[in-house]
Formats: sequence, structure tokens, C-alpha cells
Amino acid sequence: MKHINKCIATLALLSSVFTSCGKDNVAPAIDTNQKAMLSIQFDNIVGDKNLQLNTGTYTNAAGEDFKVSLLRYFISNIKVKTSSGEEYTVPQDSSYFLIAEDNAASQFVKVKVPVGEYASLSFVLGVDSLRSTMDISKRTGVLDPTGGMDDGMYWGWNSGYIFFKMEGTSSVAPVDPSGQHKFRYHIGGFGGYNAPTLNNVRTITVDLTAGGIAKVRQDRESNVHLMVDILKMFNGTTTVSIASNPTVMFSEFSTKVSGNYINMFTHDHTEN
Ligand SMILES: [Cu+2]
Repeated sequence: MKHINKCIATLALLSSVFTSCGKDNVAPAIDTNQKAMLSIQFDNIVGDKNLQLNTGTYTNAAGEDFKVSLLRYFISNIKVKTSSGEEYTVPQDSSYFLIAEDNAASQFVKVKVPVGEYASLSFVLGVDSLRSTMDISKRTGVLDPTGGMDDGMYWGWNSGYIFFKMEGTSSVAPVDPSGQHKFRYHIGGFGGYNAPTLNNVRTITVDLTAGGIAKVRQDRESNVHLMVDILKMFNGTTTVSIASNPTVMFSEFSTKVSGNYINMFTHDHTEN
């Protein structure tokens, strides 16, 4: 599978030397004066298959075939926690990332955290309401709605950012003017003043104990390898059918979609 190749690539990148875990079982307290890089990998998959844009054909729980042409989502507000419960919040200004399936580098989120051992991490899928309404000068980089963001992840001041965007084709989707059977899921909504009832800001917590805790040290880059199963967007509490809902944007039904995709993230392993 392709994600294994990615792992190998990651390992090569890290050029880490594997050593045994050692016997120091007592986790030291985190020291915010001593920071090192932590990498979090978002490996997009479809069930037990790697996601292949445009070429891969998949089937959802409704029995509908589909292909994916575009996948993008925002990850923000990252926190890490030690097994003893000490939590560190990455400074918010350095905590917004846009994961794009067509941009391999974007799938590795790099944050600086105190040297330490982390047993869980959490993040927001989307952009919090506070940042969504901040002055434009505070929304730079991937959040800049004016320059650089040619990927259409912004609806406008009142509606804010699109948190999760997946598009593709399916034989059960209606034919659009281009002659393609297209589906479009553009999910956002930060609970702001324009639509106070629609809020798709979702916080995801991932436990790392089973797959390997992250040991953040100087001179190394621990990589937490997450699997992101986009099939979960269709298959969950609500069975999302492409035939019934080929286009979901700023509507009440979007909360059903985000209620499903909160379960996309699982920890596979950690390269320390
Ligand atoms: Cu890996």
C-alpha cells in the first residue's frame, strides 16, 4: 500500500536511528523552554485502500460507487498531552494547516512542542469562530482569503471558511452543466452571528498509547502517523448517500456529515 511507501519516505526524511525504548519509565515533566519538532502525518485512505485521486474507484455503505477528484481540510488548534495529563497548546498563531491530497508536503503538519513524551493529541477540524472573524491581518498563510488561497476554501465574511472539501464523481450523482456526474461536499460553519445554529467546528482527540507514544526530543523528529479514512464521511451515524445528497454545503444536513467525519482519524503508529 502506498502509505507504507510514505512511511519509508518519512523514515528516510527523518534519518532516525532506531534504538530500544530504554528503561526510563518515569515520564519527565514538560519544560516549555525546551522545544523540538513534532510531525503529525495525515494519511488519507478509503477503507483499506489508499486514496488515489481521479483514478481510484470506491464504494460507500449506501452501495454507491465514487471517485474523488479533490480533498482538502483545515487542521488547527493542536494540543498534546503527556500520559500524566500535562497538556501543551501550540501557540494559536502557528496552529493552522491546510491538508491537501494533491500536495504531499501538506500532509505533514509540523509543530514545535516541549521535549517530552505524549500519549494523546487533539486538534480542531476546521477554523474556530474567533479566528474566522478576526481582522484579515490575523489571517495569514493558509487562512489568507485574498492571496495565495486559490483553492476556494473561503465562502466570505459571514460564512467563513470551508473546513472540509471533497469533490468527485459517482454514477448516482446528477449530471452537472459540464456533463459530469459530480458530487460536492463543502462543509463549514463556525457558529457565528450570521448562522448561530450551524456549527461544524469539531475537536478530535487521538490516543497514541496503543500505536506508540510520541517521544519528542532534540535532534529528532517524532512522526505521529494518522490514518484519515474518508469513507467514514459517508458511513457513520448517518448514512450519507450521494444519490440523496450529491451536494452538501451551508445547510443543516452538513452537521450530519461533520458528525460522521469526526471519526475519520485513527492513529496507526509513531516513528520515533
Ligand atoms: Cu508511518
